[in-house]
Amino acid sequence: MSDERKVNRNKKDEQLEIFRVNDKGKKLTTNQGLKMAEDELSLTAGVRGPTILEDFHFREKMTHFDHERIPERVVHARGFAAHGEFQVYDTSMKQYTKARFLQDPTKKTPVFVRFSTVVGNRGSAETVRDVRGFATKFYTEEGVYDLVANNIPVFFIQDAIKFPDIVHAIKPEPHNEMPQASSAHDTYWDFVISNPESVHMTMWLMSDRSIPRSFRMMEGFGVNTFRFVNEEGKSHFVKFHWKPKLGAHSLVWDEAQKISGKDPDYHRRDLWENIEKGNYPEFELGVQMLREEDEFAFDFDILDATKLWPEEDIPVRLIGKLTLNRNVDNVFAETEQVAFHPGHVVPGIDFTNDPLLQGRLFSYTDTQLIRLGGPNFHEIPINRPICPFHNNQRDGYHRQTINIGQVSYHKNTLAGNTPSPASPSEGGYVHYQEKVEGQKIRARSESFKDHFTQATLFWNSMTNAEKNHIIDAFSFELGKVDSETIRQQVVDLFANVSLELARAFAKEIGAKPPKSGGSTITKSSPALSQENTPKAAHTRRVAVIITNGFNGRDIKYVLEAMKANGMQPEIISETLGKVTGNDGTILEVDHTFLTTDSVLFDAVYIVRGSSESQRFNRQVADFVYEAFNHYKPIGATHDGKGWLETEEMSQSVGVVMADDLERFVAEFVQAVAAHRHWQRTVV
Ligand code: HDE
Repeated sequence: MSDERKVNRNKKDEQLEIFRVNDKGKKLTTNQGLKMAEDELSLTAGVRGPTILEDFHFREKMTHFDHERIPERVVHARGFAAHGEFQVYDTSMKQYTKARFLQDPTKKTPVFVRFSTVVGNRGSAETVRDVRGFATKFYTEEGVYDLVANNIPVFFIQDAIKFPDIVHAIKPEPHNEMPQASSAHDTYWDFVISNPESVHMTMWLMSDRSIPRSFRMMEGFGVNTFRFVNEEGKSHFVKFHWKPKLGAHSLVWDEAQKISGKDPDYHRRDLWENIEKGNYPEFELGVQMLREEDEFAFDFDILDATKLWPEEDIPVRLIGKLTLNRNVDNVFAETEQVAFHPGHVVPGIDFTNDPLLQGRLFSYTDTQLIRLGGPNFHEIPINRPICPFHNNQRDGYHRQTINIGQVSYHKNTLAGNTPSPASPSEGGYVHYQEKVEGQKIRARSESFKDHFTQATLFWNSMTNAEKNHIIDAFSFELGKVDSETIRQQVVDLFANVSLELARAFAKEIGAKPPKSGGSTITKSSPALSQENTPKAAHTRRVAVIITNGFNGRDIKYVLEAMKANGMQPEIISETLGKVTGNDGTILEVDHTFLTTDSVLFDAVYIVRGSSESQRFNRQVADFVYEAFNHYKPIGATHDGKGWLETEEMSQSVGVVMADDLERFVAEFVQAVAAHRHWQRTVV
């Protein structure tokens, strides 16, 4: 058992323990337990003859291999997950919900969280422009609760019946299966102009939110409106939020595209490595709550998933903390087989008539039936509740439970009419008794019809840098659209959000500026800008560019100071091996310029050393200029400072070159915590 597993062991770990198998040091057997004397040679008729059908070992090994793949998720196929725990801060939620895991601050609820992209296939790159999934399974003592969230608070469509349409439109086009994991193509934008309800979400998709720096640095949103129900049966509408302790931060687009090639596993590697190092990602659970009486108090419909609840109007109350503290043992067994469902709830959490949510409640079980091959997916170790489960369901593919006894029906006398329904006081789930009245009709309420106000609210809430990124994203995406009419219609449609925006990207894509449009909405919501989320140097990766002959004492001091501030310095030099300082100090080299790249770091610290190699000089310049042009902090001391002083960028913001080492460290930590220096003029 790894130390990590011992330290963070919880009830779910104990349950999973039974299923863990360590093959190391064991004899090779078939699946029937037969020890095999040979595993590399098929059974043949003569040393040069054909393989014999009798070779059961070959047949078993090959058949198993032939069936190793299961269908990937139809959306959110590319994902990565980790274990952890959730703890509520105090008892104050009791007045809103009877969910026990949200009431007892002494209780640590085991969780499993899977992050994902939506559009790309299971092998696609991770830093593409896309929505990120953020699905959490809480193994509570009252059953499994799934909070199946995204990192964007609104959705493309209002009604689940359109989900196949939006997904078909955004996925690679069917005739040539291009482009992979990207909305930058005709069918997505054709969907947008034909379905203006997607305008708000498209603004988010074109923003920095869709190219997160790390899974550890994204917000999460339940999107749909749920209900909390308390012991007395009183209900509040609720929206769920995850707030990352490290704040919400993004890549820049040029960097994101390059990382897709340099390290397509960038996000999973970041999560995996930080958990391995003990830098456990933390997220606070937030709730926005609304009284039933206030259902109609807003200029949007609270059941419309294309709308958010501005945090300045309905504050987010932080009620507990999620910590991810253990990597999986096996990605297929856990991450691939985990089955989330917004309908997995516990007493105290209930649904609303949000038409998107209603459809989701059907889809998630349905998809597991094909993906996991039958109705017993709840028996797969990662999906099992930690509390016992009893009912009269039986049989089906891959059934593992051996139900004993002759009774498998309700009602019965033979087993004393058990398993018997539990009353609410015994923890039995009772649906909230909402009064519903209406005619059967295929129509949408008028209150869902405004598609632009909140899109403008989002635009108004952005800083200048964020606005420029949105303009650039529209210009890029539409630049990839072949149809001139679609491009023009996108310009005309988004003129309803902001004339400034539509004019700016129209120019870039050779479209006519919009003739009319503009918005009268002036409201903004500071909470929507990532610039207003926490900033920290903690866990930032710093590329330390160094070669032999450096000042050993000083550099050791700076590296230690960086680590003391939670930063992660990594040594990059001309070759792998060691570099030696002028006082004999030795540092292990982590990467060469060949094995890593500027885009994979948050900041650069240039030390250099005594190398005069032309190749080294060129490599340093390329590396540093790229970081500079991605607005990253750059620090230099000693020979590095000498080199940087001769370069054009040395006077720019976010470039730190103080002589005094203590001051240098303080300023560099501050520059790294700021993450990007947008005021800079790139060269
Ligand atoms: Fe999903 N979604 N979704 N979705 N979704 C799936 O279920 C669906 C929606 C989300 O890491 C599927 O197991 C419909 C909103 C996440 O395993 C599928 C609608 C939000 C994940 C499905 C939505 C999400 C999924 C595919 C519109 C944010 C990945 C595989 C009505 C709140 C979970 C699977 C994981 C996965 C259906 C809309 C989040 C097909 C029909 C809104 C994070 O069932």
